[in-house]
Amino acid sequence: MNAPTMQGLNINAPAYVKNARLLAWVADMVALCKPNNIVWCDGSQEEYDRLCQQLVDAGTFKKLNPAKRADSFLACSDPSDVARVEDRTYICSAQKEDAGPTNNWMEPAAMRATLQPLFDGCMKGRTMYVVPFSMGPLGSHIAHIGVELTDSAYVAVNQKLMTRMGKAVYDVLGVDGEFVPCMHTVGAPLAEGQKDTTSWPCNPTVKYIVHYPETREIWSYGSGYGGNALLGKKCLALRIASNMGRDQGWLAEHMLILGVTNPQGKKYHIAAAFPSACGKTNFSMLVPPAGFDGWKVTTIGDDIAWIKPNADGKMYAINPEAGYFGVAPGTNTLTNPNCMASLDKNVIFTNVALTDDGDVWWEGMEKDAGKLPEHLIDWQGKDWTPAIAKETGAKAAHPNARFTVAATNNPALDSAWDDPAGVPIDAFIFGGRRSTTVPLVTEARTWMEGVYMAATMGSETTAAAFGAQGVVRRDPFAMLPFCGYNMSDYFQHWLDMEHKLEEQGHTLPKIFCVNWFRKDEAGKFVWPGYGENMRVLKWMLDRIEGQAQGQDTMFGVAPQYAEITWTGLEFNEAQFNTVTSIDKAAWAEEFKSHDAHFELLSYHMPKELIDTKNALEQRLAAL
Ligand code: GTP
Ligand code: SPV
Ligand code: MN
Repeated sequence: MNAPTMQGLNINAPAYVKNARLLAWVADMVALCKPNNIVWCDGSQEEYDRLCQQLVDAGTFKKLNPAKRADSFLACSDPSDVARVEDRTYICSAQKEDAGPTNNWMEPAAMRATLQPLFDGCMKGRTMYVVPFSMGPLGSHIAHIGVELTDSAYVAVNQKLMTRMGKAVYDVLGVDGEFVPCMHTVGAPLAEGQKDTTSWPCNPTVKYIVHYPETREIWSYGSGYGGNALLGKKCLALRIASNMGRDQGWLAEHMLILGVTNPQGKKYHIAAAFPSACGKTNFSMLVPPAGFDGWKVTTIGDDIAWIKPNADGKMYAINPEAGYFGVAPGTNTLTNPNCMASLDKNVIFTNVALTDDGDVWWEGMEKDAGKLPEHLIDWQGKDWTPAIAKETGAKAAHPNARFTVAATNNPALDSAWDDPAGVPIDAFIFGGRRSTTVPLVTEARTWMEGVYMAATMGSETTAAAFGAQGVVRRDPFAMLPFCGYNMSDYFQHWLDMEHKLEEQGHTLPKIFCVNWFRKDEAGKFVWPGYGENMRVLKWMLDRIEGQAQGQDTMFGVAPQYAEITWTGLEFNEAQFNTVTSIDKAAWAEEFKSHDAHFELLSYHMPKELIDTKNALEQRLAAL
């Protein structure tokens, strides 16, 4: 098939697609992008297999050894396209103030004028895939539908694993149902007769990830990777949904959701916000350690939560996704056995290394094998050996290498993961990656103090986003790259929840602040982390039940050493003090940094947060 067919605007829509706005939009976008061909994805297994085979034929996918990883593939991206591009991400609200100082902004008309020539003809020589998906259980009142038009088959197959994707979405959409239009192109049109010279077409220099919050549209240009390209995830379920949540009185958050059941069978639900590559997937699949017989942790979600107040006086959370796009490096059977078990079949790996027997490898797997592999092909297609790694420091897998896998692969999947009603939240946790200063765990004394902890959260940057790594930046609520409107208005939205919910007779969830990442003088993590985080989780539940007294500190209520269950772990009181102590000088600096952060956010900054800071500083001065 070639250009004339599409230019005649025969969009070949299947008869079951009846939504008038969708049909008109697809026709417009075909006219704009000028693809050679159009494929309406139905979400079937047959279609998934066919597209995967096509990606194998194109060299984008390598099929892994079925004896090692059944029905799994490896894709390696262009080295210029390995993570989210925060400096190319825009919130184009009508007013600049509504995007706020933490988002890039351009006037919508100016951005449209910028994108128009880029999208004009951007799919020449390629196929446009129409990918209908639901964020949240199909047809539930809580779900939102998106339709992604993309020239990447890789995106289409990833969306099948990450969302409820396919034909049934059109039944829900009907003739006049609402959807979020999501335009995506890798930004690499092919001239007549030109063939791809790369297996990962993208635009190495021009990238735009654009959101129009008022008209609820997403336009993504130039990248095929992760959150830049799988538009249901960060773009729709966080940046656009946070706008919906503000308007409609709910929350769209960068949070995992887990269930934890004690030996008596009582079940609790926790939602936790950690920045990118800071342990959400790990925590959501936690396996309780020795000393926790009869305890069970189950996963509802590993990255995104939509949370709504309910008439029964509780906040209910759903995971809008249907799969995990998780960080591979560091994952092994010691850190995350449930995750490793999820990855034995039907997985798409991106930017990990290939073993000589057709399996995948990443840094951290040597802990399982007891040794490094002798030879690999690294994520850039080069030979890798332990000697080369030692000499050059070359990583076999990119530090932001990821796996895409359906939630149903997870052996710890919660029975309610797909329940449109969601699960009632007992506590929120906020935690950044901090080598110093922030204690292992404290509980906010009030909702206000919890919002303060979240609003001032700092974290050392990771490979999940392009740019410098390991520098502390403020990442409020772990939402810095994902809040689709003014951050101070978002703080206000969280503060307003308290009064609104209390008026309705709600019991508000408790709020905790954690830090798994304190280091000693030698630069080593002091807290063992991973499964051992169960010990901290248990203390939180004890607090909820009124069974742990805790001790008042400057920054909330902390556990006493004896209140943590230590069975099965050697962790003495001195070590405990290393991860829980409050250093007066460090905190004085910390509050200065909060000042600078609040200064940046001064437009619409809730006064109560500044009062809270002053109160905390007074507590510090009294130490
Ligand atoms: P996104 O998918 O990017 O939003 O991130 P995530 O929060 O789901 O990240 P993930 O769980 O994949 O975190 C991976 C990183 O966190 C790896 O570097 C892990 O080694 C590290 N990590 C996770 N849990 C712990 C922990 O308890 N202690 C320590 N020290 N590191 C941890
Ligand atoms: C994150 O960076 O927080 C992710 C990965 O979850 S991505 O989908 O690429 O944004
Ligand atoms: Mn994330």
